[in-house]
Amino acid sequence: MPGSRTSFGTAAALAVAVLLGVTSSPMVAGESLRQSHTVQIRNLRFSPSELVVAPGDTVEWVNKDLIPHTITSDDRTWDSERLNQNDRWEVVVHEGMRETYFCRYHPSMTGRLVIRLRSPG
Ligand SMILES: [Cu+2]
Repeated sequence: MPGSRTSFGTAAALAVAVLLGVTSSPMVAGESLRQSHTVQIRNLRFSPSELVVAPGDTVEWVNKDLIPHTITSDDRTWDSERLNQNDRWEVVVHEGMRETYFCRYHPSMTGRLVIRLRSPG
């Protein structure tokens, strides 16, 4: 998986920097493992409707429709409430959270976060 290679490369580069005594914040490497994702809501669809994420990642939804929508997990544990046109809402992914979600106003609109652990490299 390309992501794993990149993560390993970053970790390796950091390890080399540390060996060389180069001042570098380990937080930078840690932060780089946390990815940001955007899901657009357009024409009554979530795009992408299925998104692979890892715990610690941020997922942001933006409503590009004229009509309001919600992003609501199937078990209602996370819910954006009403999002009007161009409103944004984000959630930080955590292990064990419900992956499947829908829009309360249009229950045929569904999406899924596929949560996978990402190797630190
Ligand atoms: Cu909707």
